[in-house]
Amino acid sequence: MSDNEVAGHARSRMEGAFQPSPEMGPTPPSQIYGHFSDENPEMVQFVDADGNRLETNETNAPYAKIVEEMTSEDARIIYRDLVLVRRIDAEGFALQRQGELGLWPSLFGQEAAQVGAGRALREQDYAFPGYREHGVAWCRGVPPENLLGMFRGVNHGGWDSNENNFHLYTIVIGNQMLHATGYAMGIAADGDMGTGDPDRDAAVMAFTGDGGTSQGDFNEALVFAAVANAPCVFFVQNNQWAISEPNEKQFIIPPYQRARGFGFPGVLVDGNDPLATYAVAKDALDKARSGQGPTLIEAYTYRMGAHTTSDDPSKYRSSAEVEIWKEKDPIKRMRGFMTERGHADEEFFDAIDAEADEIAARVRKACQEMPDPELPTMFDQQYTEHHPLVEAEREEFLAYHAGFAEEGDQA
Ligand SMILES: Cc1ncc(C[n+]2csc(CCOP(=O)(O)OP(=O)(O)O)c2C)c(N)n1
Ligand SMILES: [Mg+2]
Repeated sequence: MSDNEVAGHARSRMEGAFQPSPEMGPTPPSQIYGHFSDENPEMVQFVDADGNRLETNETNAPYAKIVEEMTSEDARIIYRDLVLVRRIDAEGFALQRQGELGLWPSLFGQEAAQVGAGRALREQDYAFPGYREHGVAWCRGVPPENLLGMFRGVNHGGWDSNENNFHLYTIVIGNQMLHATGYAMGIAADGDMGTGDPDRDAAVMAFTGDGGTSQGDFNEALVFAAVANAPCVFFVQNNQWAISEPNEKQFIIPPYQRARGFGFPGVLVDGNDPLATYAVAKDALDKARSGQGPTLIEAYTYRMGAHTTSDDPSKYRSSAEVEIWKEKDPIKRMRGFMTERGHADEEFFDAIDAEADEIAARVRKACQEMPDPELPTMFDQQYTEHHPLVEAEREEFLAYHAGFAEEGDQA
């Protein structure tokens, strides 16, 4: 199946779901081209699927300066991030398959979206992730082994959010959008916005998926952020699926166009193009820090793997679709670009691969050595003060487990 055929297939799936009428005004490009298409002229791109640098055009021009100012060293940092993050993710997947983790939500295919956004953040900024943001965690400096604890069931998170300004993973879809807006409103209230001091002005970036945009929390957060002019960037990774629900069952107007309705700009970016995601994220964060309010970024990408290790995507999507997106692989694209521009040589690429294997081995070892928690630990730190209900549940739970003890065993 060719790219066009798949796009056509998506368009025909959309027919009947949406019929533009003249009263609605001009038909937006997302409806003309279909959302399952990277032909949408409103999408910011700098590098094509083979790594060729694209000409400046009307859509990418506002971000071109940021890309032009990037050095070879910047490109090498981003490439290293992409490769290491993919390797860490693959290790997470393998550890689950070997029974070491209960679950793993893979980011396979979304590395460029996350690394571009992650590298655009400054130290004083704060990121609020969902559960798949391993690439952002990496850019924030969270040790990768710490990501595994919750998925192994030995802790409730595994890192101190304030050490890296990276909040704990949030499984409840869309919830973190509200946390992010609230935190951003706090930044404004503290006066850490619009001072012109690059070390003081801060912004927040909130991550969710395409499915998350249907949640009440998401919509409430955007309303509040808009009216409060909060320094918050909403970064939607549209990987085209919310488990088995495709985009066309989720929305008629795509997320980037909906931003306007909340009262701030929305930008569509090629989520597999790391230069574009970096430039668009940097621009939005700069605006937020300087007091120009929120932006919604929709990074159009693809989840090449399953939703999680508990999912079987062959039940709801075609393998042809996956094949097409393999061609748009962010690492292949970045490597092509770097080779063409002379930013790195084979020796560099080999060294990164070797480093990736070393990190994976470290992650695996750390995972296997994680101590099991004591039974009552899950009841600790629910509230800062003693709470009679939690205490009663704790006692009941311990008594229940003591019932399994063999005679002579310690309960
Ligand atoms: C409030 C809530 N409803 C339902 C779920 C079950 N659930 C887990 S992941 C998911 C789909 C999320 O899709 P999307 O936002 O596109 O993120 P992706 O997993 O594709 O990155 C759902 C419905 C949940 N975790 N929280
Ligand atoms: Mg999704």
